[in-house]
Amino acid sequence: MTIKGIETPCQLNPKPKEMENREEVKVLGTWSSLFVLRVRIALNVKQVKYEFLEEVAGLHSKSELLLKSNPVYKKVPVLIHGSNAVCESLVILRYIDEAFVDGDRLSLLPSDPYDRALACFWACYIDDKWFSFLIGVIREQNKEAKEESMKQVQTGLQLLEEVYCKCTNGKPFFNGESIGYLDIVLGSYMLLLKVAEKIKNVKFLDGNKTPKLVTWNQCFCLNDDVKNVMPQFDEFFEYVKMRVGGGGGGENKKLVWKME
Ligand SMILES: N[C@@H](CCC(=O)N[C@@H](CS)C(=O)NCC(=O)O)C(=O)O
Repeated sequence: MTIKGIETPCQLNPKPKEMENREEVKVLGTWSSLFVLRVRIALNVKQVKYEFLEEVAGLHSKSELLLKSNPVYKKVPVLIHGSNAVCESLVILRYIDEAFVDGDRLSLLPSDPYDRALACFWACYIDDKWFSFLIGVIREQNKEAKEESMKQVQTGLQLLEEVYCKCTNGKPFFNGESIGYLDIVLGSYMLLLKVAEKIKNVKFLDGNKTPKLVTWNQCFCLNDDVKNVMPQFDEFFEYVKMRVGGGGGGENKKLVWKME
């Protein structure tokens, strides 16, 4: 589809609306992408069967299908539902929640509009702000900037601990009894947080500072819908090391991989 000469995520072969729910679901992704992980967890929670189409990790050469279905960003994840391509992990999570509602499927987002708005607000905070500090801990070469990133990661976690306490009413997840939107958005970064902890030799998720998030993280990571698709830590650690150290090619070549 083209709007004023700009290509948009496309309908590959449009089908009538009433057939869409029964159509095949495919995920274009890589094993190492935490944004892809979000989509796989969401599909598991909603009990939607899907086919995982793996791009080359590192995405040196992108498939025709990826380029065609996400012409704007050319990034994974892409969810293909029948003839519809949906891009951007947060958009995909909302699509999954709204497109698969039959039977006794769980909801990812709260039903109350204000609670839903809050979940979306904190998801944006996590992606737009907190994640960049987490990346800073791993990639930043300047000592002061790195220290600042560490401080901000910790401050962000304390803020999210408060959000968790307000959201849950003593239930295990941000979404209540079952994993939801905000659980998936924050939970998908827990592996990277562990990498940052190993590099810096610190505990960001600390039982003294964020006790509730520590327990939440354990529940999240042990849940079958998560555990079965979460990359193995050692493999993921080596992957991040390779990317930061320049082995992945491209823009990271001058960075130095340093453990403390
Ligand atoms: N904001 C996007 C980020 C997706 C993203 O950064 N995907 C990476 C893999 S983790 C990618 O496809 N990179 C390929 C590229 O940048 O060309 C989302 O939430 O889906």
